[in-house]
Amino acid sequence: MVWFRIGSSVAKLAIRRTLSQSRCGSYATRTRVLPCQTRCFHSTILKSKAESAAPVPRPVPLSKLTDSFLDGTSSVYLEELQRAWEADPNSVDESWDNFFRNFVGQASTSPGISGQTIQESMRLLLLVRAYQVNGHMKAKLDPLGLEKREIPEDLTPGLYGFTEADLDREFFLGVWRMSGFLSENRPVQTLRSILSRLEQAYCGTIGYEYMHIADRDKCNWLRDKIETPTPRQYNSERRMVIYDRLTWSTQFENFLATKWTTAKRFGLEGAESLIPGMKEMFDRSADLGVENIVIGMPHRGRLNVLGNVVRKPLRQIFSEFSGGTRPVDEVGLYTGTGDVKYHLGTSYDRPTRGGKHLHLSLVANPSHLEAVDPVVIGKTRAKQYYTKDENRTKNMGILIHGDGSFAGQGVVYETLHLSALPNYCTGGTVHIVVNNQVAFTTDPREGRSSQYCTDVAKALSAPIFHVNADDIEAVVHACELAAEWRQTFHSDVVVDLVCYRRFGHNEIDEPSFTQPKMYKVIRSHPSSLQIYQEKLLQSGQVTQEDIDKIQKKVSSILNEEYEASKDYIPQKRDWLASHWTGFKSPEQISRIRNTGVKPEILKNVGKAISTFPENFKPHRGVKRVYEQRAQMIESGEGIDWGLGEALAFATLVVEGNHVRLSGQDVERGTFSHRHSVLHDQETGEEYCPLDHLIKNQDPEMFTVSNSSLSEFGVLGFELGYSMENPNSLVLWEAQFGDFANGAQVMFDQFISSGEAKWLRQTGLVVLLPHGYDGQGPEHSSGRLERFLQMSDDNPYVIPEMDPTLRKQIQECNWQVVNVTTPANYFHVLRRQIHRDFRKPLIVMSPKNLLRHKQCVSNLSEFDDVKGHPGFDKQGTRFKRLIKDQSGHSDLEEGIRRLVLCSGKVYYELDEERKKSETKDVAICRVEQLCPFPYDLIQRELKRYPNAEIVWCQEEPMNMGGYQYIALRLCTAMKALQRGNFNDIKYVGRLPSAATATGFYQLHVKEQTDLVKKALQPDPITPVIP
Ligand SMILES: Cc1ncc(C[n+]2csc(CCOP(=O)(O)OP(=O)(O)O)c2C)c(N)n1
Ligand SMILES: [Mg+2]
Repeated sequence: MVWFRIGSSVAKLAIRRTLSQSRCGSYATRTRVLPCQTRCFHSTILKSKAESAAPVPRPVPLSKLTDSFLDGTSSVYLEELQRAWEADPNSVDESWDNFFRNFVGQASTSPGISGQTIQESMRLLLLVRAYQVNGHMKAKLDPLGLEKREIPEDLTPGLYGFTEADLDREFFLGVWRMSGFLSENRPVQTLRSILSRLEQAYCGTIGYEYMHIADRDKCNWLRDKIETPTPRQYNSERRMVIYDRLTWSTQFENFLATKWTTAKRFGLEGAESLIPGMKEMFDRSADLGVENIVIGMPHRGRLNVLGNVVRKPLRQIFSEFSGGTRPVDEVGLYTGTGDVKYHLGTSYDRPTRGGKHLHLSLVANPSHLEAVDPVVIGKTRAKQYYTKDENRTKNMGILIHGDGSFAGQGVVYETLHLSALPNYCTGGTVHIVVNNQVAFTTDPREGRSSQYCTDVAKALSAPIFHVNADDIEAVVHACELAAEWRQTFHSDVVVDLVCYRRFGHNEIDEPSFTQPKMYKVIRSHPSSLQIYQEKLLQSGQVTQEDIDKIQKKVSSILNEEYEASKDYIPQKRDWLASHWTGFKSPEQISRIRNTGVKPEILKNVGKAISTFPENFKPHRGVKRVYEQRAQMIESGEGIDWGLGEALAFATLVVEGNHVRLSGQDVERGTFSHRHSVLHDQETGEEYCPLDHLIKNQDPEMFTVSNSSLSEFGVLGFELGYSMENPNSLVLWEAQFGDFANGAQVMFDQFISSGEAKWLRQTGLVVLLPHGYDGQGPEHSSGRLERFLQMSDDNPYVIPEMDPTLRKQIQECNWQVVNVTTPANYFHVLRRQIHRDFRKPLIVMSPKNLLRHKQCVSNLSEFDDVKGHPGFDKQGTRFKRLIKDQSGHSDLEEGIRRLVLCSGKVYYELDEERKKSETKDVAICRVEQLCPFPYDLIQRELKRYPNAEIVWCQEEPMNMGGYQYIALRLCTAMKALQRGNFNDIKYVGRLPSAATATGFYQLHVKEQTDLVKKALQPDPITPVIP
């Protein structure tokens, strides 16, 4: 028997080490458990009554700890303990009570015998614990049986000094204050029965990993489930349901394979048990109160999940497979560019076995594996907000992963780490890894450094259930357990479905090029359906007739649906989710609305956001900021950026909208300009004025939250959040604009192209601090050029610009702005909500303008009063272009140059113009770069008919707005016969690899030169000489 490999001397050493460690058990009553506790028995903790009545053990130095450890202090301890027990059995811990009751009188309590007994008990406990920690290493997880894992030594009884001769001896296990195996009231058991129980619980077809969890209650809960003496059993009715579900999963793939032999579908063959597993998990979740499930998953098995779990009509799936026709009533309508079938999202209601209803949404995703993870979590959190699901038990996120991507993609870690953060928590995500033991052509040994592909989840103390996918009942059990865990502990849990991939990466790929041995085994490996069928027949609970009936039923429905798919006419696409009724698609004109606010509302909210409770003691500096804000509101003058933003948030909240701003250090603001949360300097208490705008305001209605130090994950989360309900202003702020490139996939795959691919809108706002102020290459640029380059407005076509017919923004993929006044920032944020469609907004936000004396607005620019400065022909609203502020008339023939610019360089140009007393140069600010304000640009071109046209930017020529602007400006000029490309003069930095210089002096020189050049008396040399 392999159990007895190891000599007893090693065992002794191990025991000594553990004995000395076990002392840290005394910390167990603390809520935050010290790391050392995870490495010692929870069972070594004494009850409090014993602590008071019984002697407290003193530490035994290692040198004194011999085999016969009852020598010295320990024997004294035991004798004292026994005396205490004899006087009052209740005065000692239950386990000692049991011990004395079992052994006193039976044999003598002489130190020799008791010593051996105690020692054996301790060794046995070590062995039990070893199974709890490492039993999964011996579990039969690989359906192919190819897995070569070394069984850890500590699962060998010999290591603890036990021999074959001990198998039928009885040992004292004690009654311990823990659940599962050790909790049963059977303190004495034979070694054989103990071992077989351990093997059965921990080394079957489910490998449990949970001993990394520090929380004792959670471990006990799991132990109770895992070590139960009656192994799981499903009755015949339940088994038929499982069989039926497995049949659907299997036949679905077979059917697609026979009808569309060469189509790529990333089939689920080898992992068919995912479907019954998910369905059982969903049923159990619904029984436990879940009403909504948001699902994110990759390509593998997606169609099967769509058809069998989400219940997208099969005829529709088949029709799409055949190339499908575009919906008839969509002809001429906006249909976007579409996406391949295995990326599309959808949502349906699904009845459950327990008679409940679940709403399932499968989120659309790009090819980029795992990128959808944070989006799903953000959407789930938003659902929780909107359904007032405070316990987070009604809305749940489920993520399906591949083994290669779960281990390899960093966004997995970023998403996992949001799970327990107060403003990002969703009460636990259930993760299922379809672990087919290969990633395209890459073996696990080349694909990860960890033992399991799921090891990353250990970082957040999630339990992990590895399950052999060929044992369908084990899969069902693990999936149900995961659902129960999530609803009990409201935290993440992982099911690692160890399976295989029957064919290549896709159906036209040859796997034997790279995995010949594996595929040799796979070729002769029966499917999990065949295996289960065999098992059911053998059990006698099911007849061949029953089986044939199910097989026939499924196959005839598949065929019927296939026939129906031939003349299937798709419905108009459900391109806006439920809360979005009434919102306009890009081809429907949306009225332009004013964004000004009544002066009394501005005053009221202004007051609320610049005050705090009387006894609250903020930092002196912050107090000053608040006093200044109060003064600004009072006087209606000098409103700065921070206050302008707060006014936008506050007015939107009082209008009933949800506002959520997240990102690194956003509460204070990277540049100390926001101070949206105050900290009492004595008590540390926090106060957020924006939470106190209306009576009984829901504390989450305005949310501002510092995030983890992640861009990809957090931006993805906010994107998902923003997509749930249009009546919310969701903003993500990068610490500095350049850090946004850590989230590039979100911009490329979701934000810029999501509407076109998946017909889903978002009004997400992205704030990217941008501006050349000498802070070096990594803190100057929000990479404006990239956002502009991804904009999809045609540079050579001027769209309809008439205000009543204009759909320019609706038809564009997003808006990119670089605003220069607090009032304009206020209006652009409010515009996001005050329109009948949603469009992402990229804001190059300022840094040194936050405190710039000139960068202030008057309250009258925020209100809706006729005659006030912000009020023009249409009312008060966001200004896409700010004309020259010198009071020019409609025609200024004496102006020799029109400088167009965007962002903070305007203030430098204006200052230089004043300094040099230049009167014949006009400076206009293009506040909205994309989509390009053709109408306003042309208005300015007409105003200055003789002006040389200059684009001035502080960024290098290959960056900033130049490339984007020049093409469109040229189109606007050509239409007015004002010249062509060479007539657009460029003033800015030369092309550069790095965004900015690291030398401050050089920065100053470059900046001064470009500002001076824009105003120089001589004409500027054209770009093309
Ligand atoms: C971020 C990203 N990198 C690379 C790819 C290309 N790719 C598609 S599938 C795949 C293998 C995925 O392996 P795994 O996660 O184990 O899933 P499986 O296909 O085995 O189900 C790769 C590398 C991708 N889709 N996304
Ligand atoms: Mg894989």
